[in-house]
Amino acid sequence: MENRAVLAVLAEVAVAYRERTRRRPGQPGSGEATRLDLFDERYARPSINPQEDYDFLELVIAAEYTIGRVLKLRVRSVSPRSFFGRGQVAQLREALLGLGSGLMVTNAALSPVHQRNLEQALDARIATRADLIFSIFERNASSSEGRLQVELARLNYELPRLTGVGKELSRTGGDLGTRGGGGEPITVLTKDRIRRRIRKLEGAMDKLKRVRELRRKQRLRTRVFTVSLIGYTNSGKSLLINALTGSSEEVAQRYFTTLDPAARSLYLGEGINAVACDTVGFLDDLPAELAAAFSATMEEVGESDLLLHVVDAARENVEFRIESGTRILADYGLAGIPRIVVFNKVDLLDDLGQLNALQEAYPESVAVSAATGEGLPELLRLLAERAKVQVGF
Ligand SMILES: Nc1nc2c(ncn2[C@@H]2O[C@H](COP(=O)(O)OP(=O)(O)OP(=O)(O)O)[C@@H](O)[C@H]2O)c(=O)[nH]1
Ligand SMILES: [Mg+2]
Repeated sequence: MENRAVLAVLAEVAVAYRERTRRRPGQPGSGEATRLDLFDERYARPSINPQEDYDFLELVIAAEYTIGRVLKLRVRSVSPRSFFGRGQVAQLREALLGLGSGLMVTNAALSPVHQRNLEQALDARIATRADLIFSIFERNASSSEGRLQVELARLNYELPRLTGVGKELSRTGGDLGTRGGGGEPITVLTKDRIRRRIRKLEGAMDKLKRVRELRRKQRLRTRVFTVSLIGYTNSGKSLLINALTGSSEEVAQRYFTTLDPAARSLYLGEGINAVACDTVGFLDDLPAELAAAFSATMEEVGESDLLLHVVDAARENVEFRIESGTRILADYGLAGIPRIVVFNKVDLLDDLGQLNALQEAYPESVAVSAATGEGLPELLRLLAERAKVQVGF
């Protein structure tokens, strides 16, 4: 059994900013006004952002690794060869040896070249944030469509990263799938074979899409009020849908538990039937290939009458999360759908002052606990009201 204790490396890159060189009077004209000079290297932020660090470490845990040690490194200037400076690479090597671990996970924005060179220099595997996310998705995809989506996204992500030597691949170890620690190892595939596989997967996805469209048309014909629950992963969407509908979606204290959107019937009282859809959770900076993979599902969300934007009210930076959720919605073209913010997990709050402030900032909101049921009657009433107004019951 491989040692799953990993070295987690949090990198903060000093942002070098450039300033226009001041042109001294009488200086030869070489100092064009447009010439930019590296003026100084300064840190854009006073310290490593604890929220980002926390999110990253949670991803590491969600990918089912044990964190053996956390190292924070400041990178003054990104080395083109291995991202980190020479002394830092030595430090990393020592830390890995000390742990007896062959895997380093890092939030550093490594280029494929950095990653390869570092793996060689450290004689260890390196998983980036994207690798971790892929690995979590691979682990959690349960339906055939979810698995297809994730495999397709992974292959599209890996393809440009592979350097072909002849037709064989030269990535360390010659495999892809073991990189993030999850999924099936894809041993020495040629680029051609990967491209063929991608085409095959795309064909299968097309078929599934047609089936989905048919179902969707049937739903539209029946004109049922449709509510989709969206929001960050782990905010409690599935538990809330269970609490509202009495169904049993999988609920877990981990990221991306739900990958396959499921529709459940939801009775709103007063003879009003609705449909509630669970969706895949958000996360900032999802690898573009994964975001694309889920855009089809998000399109379906686009046909909802109402979005319930579920937010974990017990976490820090609630407002920041709402806003970045809003941005993600806009990216998927869903900004135009009516939305209610649901502050969930209020049972975990000691101080209700912050919640009150949030509710003032977001008047279209309701505070609930999917765990205790608090606030759910109010949410249902609100939904019934909207159903009457929007669909006209
Ligand atoms: N205390 C408390 N815990 C909650 C509440 N709602 C959800 N949880 C917990 O939060 C965790 C995540 O809940 P899920 O319902 O799986 O979250 P999700 O939004 O569906 O997550 P993904 O499917 O990964 O996007 C679980 O451990 C739940 O038990 C709540 O109101 N109060
Ligand atoms: Mg879920």
